[in-house]
Amino acid sequence: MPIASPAAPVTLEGFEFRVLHVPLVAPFTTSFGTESVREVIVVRALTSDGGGWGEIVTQADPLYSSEYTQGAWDVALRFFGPALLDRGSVAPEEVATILEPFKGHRMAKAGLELAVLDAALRAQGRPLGEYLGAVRDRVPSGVSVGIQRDPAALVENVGGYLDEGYVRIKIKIKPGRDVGDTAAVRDAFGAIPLQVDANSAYTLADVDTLAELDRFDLLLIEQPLQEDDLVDHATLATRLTTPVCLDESITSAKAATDALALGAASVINIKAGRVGGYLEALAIHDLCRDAGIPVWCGGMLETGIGRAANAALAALPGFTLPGDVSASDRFYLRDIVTEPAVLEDGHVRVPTGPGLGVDIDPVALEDFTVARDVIRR
Ligand code: OSB
Ligand code: MG
Repeated sequence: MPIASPAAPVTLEGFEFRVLHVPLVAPFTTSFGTESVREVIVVRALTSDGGGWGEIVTQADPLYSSEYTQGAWDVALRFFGPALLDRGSVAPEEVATILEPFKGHRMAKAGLELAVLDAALRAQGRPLGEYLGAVRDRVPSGVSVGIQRDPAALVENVGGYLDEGYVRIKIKIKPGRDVGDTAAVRDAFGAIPLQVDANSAYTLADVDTLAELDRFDLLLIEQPLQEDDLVDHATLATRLTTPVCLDESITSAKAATDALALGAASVINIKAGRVGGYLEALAIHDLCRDAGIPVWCGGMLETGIGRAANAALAALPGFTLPGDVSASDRFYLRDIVTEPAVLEDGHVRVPTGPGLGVDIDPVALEDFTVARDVIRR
């Protein structure tokens, strides 16, 4: 369903941007690299009545996608912020249209849209969940587990998350760390809800290895091939019984439509940052729901800002699989919001306050800031 009731426009006076370096509780390793500190951009929309917060979920290096923090910083300050400020009065639903002439840079666009959306909803006293069409007040919480030193360490790690109550485990895989790691987790924990994420580390030449994963009865395999390999994903899907889920490839509602038409995916991971914002994410949710395709909410190691918005998104009716909407302490010892998300009975609560429904901890924000800039009308 499209937005039942659009938000009122806000009068934009400026944007404040910060690059944060937030330490992770432990290094996070994927097929594309290891991170020990989350470098991320937070955006504050400065408005006449209180303002709002957004998060640009780029990573320091362009390894997950072509976007990266310094590139997002440049395009947001040089082009996107000024284009929105030129309009003065902007409704959240207009942000994507105003930024449409600029190609790509969807994470940067998403961060600005979220800041405007939060400002508009806070001004009206409306929670983001209610605005998007949430039908749940809490969402089941899955956890994404990075590649560990060896399969034994992975089993120990996964066991810890299961003890905490996470209802679904996702393990990262890469060539050489796939079948053995998955077998170790299955052997140790039996029929837990389990899925794997390759972050595009394979090619069609690896089909025999990927087919070996079929015997583990996984919920899905996420993004085995490259971002632009839609046709190869469709071919691979005919060779596997494990459902193929796309993450990196789904950069827009159009890309989702194309992927479904080609048979390249039978499940979709929706990340608002990757697709250019929560409204584009909603459009993908709607089209997948119409097509009978299950979706789940992905994550980008968001701080409490993006995590709050993800919980609201994951509460929509088409999100029928547990998402990577884990508690704040999965990644952070200290978050930048005053009430970081916690795990309760394997679930995370959908915030109910106006806008994102979370408040920024100004001391933490300041402590993690490594760069700051403000642009004004
Ligand atoms: O592929 O889902 C991914 C983190 C950074 C970049 C890409 C991915 C991930 C994760 C973490 O798997 C998910 C989370 O934020 O909990
Ligand atoms: Mg992924």
